[in-house]
Amino acid sequence: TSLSFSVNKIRHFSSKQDPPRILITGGLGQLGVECARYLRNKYGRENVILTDIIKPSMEVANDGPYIFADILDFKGLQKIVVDHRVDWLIHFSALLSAIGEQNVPLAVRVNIEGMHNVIELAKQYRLRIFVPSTIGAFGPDSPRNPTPNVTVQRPRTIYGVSKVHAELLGEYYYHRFGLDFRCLRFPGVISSDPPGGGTTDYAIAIFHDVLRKGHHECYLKPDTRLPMMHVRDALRALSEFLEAPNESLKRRVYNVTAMSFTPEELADKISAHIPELRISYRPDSRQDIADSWPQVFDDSEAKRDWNWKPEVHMDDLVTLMIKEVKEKIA
Ligand code: AKB
Repeated sequence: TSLSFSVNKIRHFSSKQDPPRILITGGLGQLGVECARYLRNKYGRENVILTDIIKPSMEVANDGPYIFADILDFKGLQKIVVDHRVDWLIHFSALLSAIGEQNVPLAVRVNIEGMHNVIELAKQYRLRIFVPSTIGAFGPDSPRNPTPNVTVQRPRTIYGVSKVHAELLGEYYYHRFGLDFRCLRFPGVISSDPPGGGTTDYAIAIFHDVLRKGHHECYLKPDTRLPMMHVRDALRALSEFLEAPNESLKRRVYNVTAMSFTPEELADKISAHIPELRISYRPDSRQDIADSWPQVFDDSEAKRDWNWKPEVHMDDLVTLMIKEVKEKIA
């Protein structure tokens, strides 16, 4: 059948083989630049091509290959895959939860039409494709503490709807065409790069605000618990999952997480380093989004199937972020 034929043809890369040539879309979003650095260390500078529609800073341009790619231009994407002999596609382009609600038609184009293009591209050229999903792929009807890998998913944001669509489409292409689709549902990812329109972004903004001006006004209530992870763990999860042999994967979509905390708990931890910190709370529409999301994420299936293990816990996260944000704003 086409299924057994295709699944058998899925390729694996080991250290003995040539490194994969990797294309990253949405390269100037929150994860792209750090992800390219991480993967270039592993697979070589020239083997990781960062793309976006924005002109990069000199620093990013000097880091390694950077080219223009519009995920809405299918032919343009085909040309890049052929010209650069791409093997793996990491598809980061997306409008996040809060910003998506402000421009739903654009979110539909970028998050849904963009996904149609990249998945078809991956099928045509037999690429391994990684698409991040999110805690935002769950909704008010989902169990929130803990949220298991397989459960009700009825998100109430266009971001969440587009991610459920991506998960289902990827699973369908895997079963129907043997596409090597891989997807991790990330919690809020915390890095020193400026936040980009998410609901979990307060956990980034708080470090920037407190280090710059000693005060942070939080748009969530103090007791809003959400799953979180430092970018270092997120990139390691992505990389380990991309390398995992197909036989070990029992599914194509896995929950991953590292910790869960509330704004109040985070502020408490930061105040151990910066006692003069002041925090006030003014919940806005992002509160409704957060209230519909998981509080504690169950990633036991990722731990079982491909040995996922978070390393950065809450105390380390706070220490790391204070150091990294200080360096950034210096
Ligand atoms: C967001 O808040 O929209 C993202 C996410 C959790 O997917 N950071």
